[in-house]
Order: sequence, then structure tokens, then C-alpha cells
Amino acid sequence: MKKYFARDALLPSGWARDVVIGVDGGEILALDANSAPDGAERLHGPVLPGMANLHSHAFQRAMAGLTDVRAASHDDFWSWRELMYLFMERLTPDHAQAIAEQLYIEMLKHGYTAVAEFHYVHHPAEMLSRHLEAAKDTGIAITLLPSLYRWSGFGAQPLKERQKRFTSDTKTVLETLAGLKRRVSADIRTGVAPHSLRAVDPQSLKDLVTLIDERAPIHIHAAEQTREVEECTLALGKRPVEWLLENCPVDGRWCVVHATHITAGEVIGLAASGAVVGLCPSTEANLGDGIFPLLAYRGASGRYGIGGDSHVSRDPAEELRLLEYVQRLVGRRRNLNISSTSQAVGTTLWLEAAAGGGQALGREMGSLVREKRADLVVLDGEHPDLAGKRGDAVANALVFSGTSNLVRDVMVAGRWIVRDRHHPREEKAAERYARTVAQLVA
Ligand code: NGQ
Ligand code: ZN
Repeated sequence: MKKYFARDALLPSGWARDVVIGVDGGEILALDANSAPDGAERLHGPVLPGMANLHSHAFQRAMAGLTDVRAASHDDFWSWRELMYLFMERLTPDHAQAIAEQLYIEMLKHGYTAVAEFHYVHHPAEMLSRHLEAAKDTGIAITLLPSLYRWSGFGAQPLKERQKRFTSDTKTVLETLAGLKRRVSADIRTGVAPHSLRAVDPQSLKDLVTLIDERAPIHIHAAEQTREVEECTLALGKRPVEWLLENCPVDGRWCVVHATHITAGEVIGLAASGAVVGLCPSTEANLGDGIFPLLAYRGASGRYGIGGDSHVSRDPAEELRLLEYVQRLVGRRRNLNISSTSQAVGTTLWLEAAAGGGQALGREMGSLVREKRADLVVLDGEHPDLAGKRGDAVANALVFSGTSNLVRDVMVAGRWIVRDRHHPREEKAAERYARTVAQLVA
């Protein structure tokens, strides 16, 4: 067993001092606070559990910054989606892999140690295996979620020309999963992603849920836009989250992505279901989605995690900052997301999002406890932003003190992937990425 010593480490109960972390076989085997370093290797700064990025459409990384120009007289989520479809038309499997590799390195360097890839792009088998390659090459843990995508809107409207490439049915999703399972190794997970109630009909959703492995994660977009809520109410007689709660066995395997527009009743129902809400603060802000009722939901003990989604941010600290700031701006108060364990917002949000994210990915990760995967995020103890700080002040500096990346070293499943702010493949990946983007925007 390899032993590491951290002066400060974020445990589920809060920050602890002088912690010895024993790692073997990719897992945390021992964890002792208030211990002497003895023969342990000293880590270079405070340690937090690795963060899961629970919602990724990797290719959209290459669009970041390209759509923030007024393109339609009424520019909103739906006009953005047209641009995204256009962009996707040019995307080859080689492009997708180059983008994913760059993205996963950026995410690792900011403290994400696992990602759920929600995949509805053409050639699912080929594309998914490219994401799998990118994950293996970069060292990030991946949960692959092939998507069920059948219709362009409620009431089984046929796919529009640009959406035809996404088409899949229960059978093809199951085949894709079976193909992936043959390649599944210990460090990948699979689940399914019925795209949304817009894109799947009730029967195929029910079939899919019945036919998959009973432990497989199920991720679905829901209630991101008010138009979706209105159309759902007309077609199904219920709001999207309300319909899911009444018609599907929503439980801890489910990740309801966005869930932006939900009523007080849905807040309670969703929280009680044990599902994870997948919040994507930077993307939701970028797309003008609306504001998730986080305080009420957390008040009902609801679980959540964070996703990069369109990857306008690759930094979990930025996502958490936005999560809190939006609530402050709306509520005109400060320090809103706190818990019984900690009055510090940075500490609370990191702990909760990491645990919820791990659950959504179907992985034993997201907290520093024995028998969880050894995913360590070590901050740069020498950085000016951390000067003189310990415990809660460290997490708060991480989340609320500007935009420098404070992450120095990152371990995934017992292996150091980022050391001294460097990923071994970053130079090559950046070159390949630059060539790819040049081709895509030409
Ligand atoms: C996606 N993105 O799947 O990439 C979606 C757009 C849709 C977000 N919802 C497509 N943020 O929802 O129809
Ligand atoms: Zn999405």
C-alpha cells in the first residue's frame, strides 16, 4: 500500500488535518486524520475528492465562443441548437476524438476525474469507441451513455432533416451497449441516455428502461426550456419532470439533466426519488435556460452534480461559483448553499457535487472514504490564492477567488495523471486540436 500525507484533506465530514491516505489497487484503503507523516509521501497542497463531470457532449467544446454573436432577431436556445446541428454536420470520428482528447485533458487539469459522455451523434458505435479511446489515452474515467433519439418533438413528430443522423431506437441502443460491453474493462461504465421527452415516446422509453441492466445509469434531459414544459403539458398532460416521476421508476440510477423549470411539487418529488439532478451552470447561463431552484431542492435533501455540457467552461470551480452566484443575485443575500457539516459554501458545494456526480456515473467515487476509488485532486499549496489558508478557506479560495487554476496534481484510480500542472499528452493533443478546429471552422 502506497501512503500519502496531506496537511489538509476534504473528508465527507469536512476538512481534516494531517491526513494519511493509503492507496492500493486504485482504491483508498486507509484514511487517518491527525496522523504523523511517518514514511508517507507528502502531497504538495490541500486534497479534495475528484469531481465527476456528469454531462458532456464533448464535440461542443470546439464550438465554445463561436456562437456568442447575435444570429437571429430572437436568439435563444433553439437558434443556438440550429448552429450546433450545422457544426455537427462536418464532424468526423477523427475530429470527435481530437476534440475529446483535448477536452478531457483540460478537465483533468482542473480536477475532473471522470466524465459521463451523453452521446447522440451519428455513427454511435464508432463515435463512442473514439470517446473511449480519448478517455483511455488521457486517463479520465468514462461512463458512456448511448442515446435513444427517435422524434423531433412531442407526439412522435418525424425527425427534421438535420436530426436524421441521430436516429436510434431501443434495439439499436441495446446493440450499441452490447458492442460496448464486449470492450468494457474495469475502468469504464455504460448506461443509457433517452435524449429527452421531446425525442423519445413514452413506450420506447419504458421499453428501454425495462430492458437494460438493472444497475445501469439512465440520463435524460428534462425541463430545460419553458417551451419544452408547455409542449409536454399539451402532449402528455403533465410537465416533464412530473411525467417522469409518475410514469418511470425514477430512483438513484437516474440523472435528470437540467430540470430547470420545475414546480415546488416537482422539487419535492425529484428530491425524494433519490435521482441526481445534473446541473450545468455555465451552459445553462450561456444558453439562457433559466434558474434551477437549488435552495428549495437542497432544502428537500435533493442530490445533484455538475456537468460541463457544451463545455463553455472546463473548470468545476467555475461551475460551482456560478451555481452560488446566481442564487445570490436572485435572492439578494450571501452564502446560501451551506450544510449541517459546513457553513462554508465552497466546501459544501464541492462535497455535494462530487458525491452526486459519482452516483450519476454509477461509480464508487466522489468522496475521500475507504473503499472509494482513489481520485485525488491536490491543490498547489504554494499558490498565492491559498497563502495562509486551511480548511474551509481553501475550498472557498478555490471557488470564489478568481480564475487561476489552483489544481496541481490529479490522481485517478490510484495513478497520477496530472503532475505539477502537466499532462503528458497535452502538447500533442493541443496541436491536434488546433488542426481540427481550423478544419471545422474553415
Ligand atoms: C444537446 N443541449 O443535446 O446537446 C442539447 C441540445 C436538444 C442542451 N440541451 C439539443 N443544453 O436539447 O435538443
Ligand atoms: Zn445535454
